[in-house]
Amino acid sequence: MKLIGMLDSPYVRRVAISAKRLGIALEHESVSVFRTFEQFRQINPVLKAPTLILDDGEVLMDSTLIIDYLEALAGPDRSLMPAGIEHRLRSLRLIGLALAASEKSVQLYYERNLRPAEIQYEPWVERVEGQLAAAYSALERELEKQPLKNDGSIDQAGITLAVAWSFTQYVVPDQVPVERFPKIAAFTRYAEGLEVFIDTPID
Ligand SMILES: N[C@@H](CCC(=O)N[C@@H](CS)C(=O)NCC(=O)O)C(=O)O
Repeated sequence: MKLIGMLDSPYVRRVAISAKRLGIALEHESVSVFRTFEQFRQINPVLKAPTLILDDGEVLMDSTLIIDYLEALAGPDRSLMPAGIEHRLRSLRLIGLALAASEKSVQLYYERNLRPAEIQYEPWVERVEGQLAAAYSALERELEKQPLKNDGSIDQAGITLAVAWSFTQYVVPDQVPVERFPKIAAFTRYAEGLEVFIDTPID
């Protein structure tokens, strides 16, 4: 199977890291939806990264759906999601917040880098900045209530959170001062030190 997309996308990176943790080998092709638009369009005309090409040519997209498929292939013993309902609920809440933070970071990045300055719409930018801050504030409170494990393991909530934070720091660092989110920053430092993260760098 082939994973298409750049690792500077939080969605592509979470799929690549999850696949490694699930023990599933993916061939990775670093094709950009912007810099190599035409090449990407030939692979997937919908132009969404990540795209997963199955061995029979079937095409999947959306990181959560691709991870769902990889989880099913790997089987429950290797799952990155907790089975118990309470732990699962917490994981789903953390993942939802981290995906929202990724999405808002992407939107700000596109706004700053794709939309010409003269047609930027400030009320929209302010709304997105507020959403991004709200997502990370909620995540910081979640980690204050209950830290994520830092014993050498990492689950889907941890992967998605650390990938999101590293991405935000990479593209819009002015939005999220590290001093305001010490728990998230510390957990991400731990995650980025794991072999699977080091092997799957953002750039
Ligand atoms: N919900 C999707 C979001 C994927 C996404 O928006 N990826 C960006 C790259 S970071 C993309 O494909 N951008 C091009 C576009 O949306 O046209 C997922 O989880 O995979």
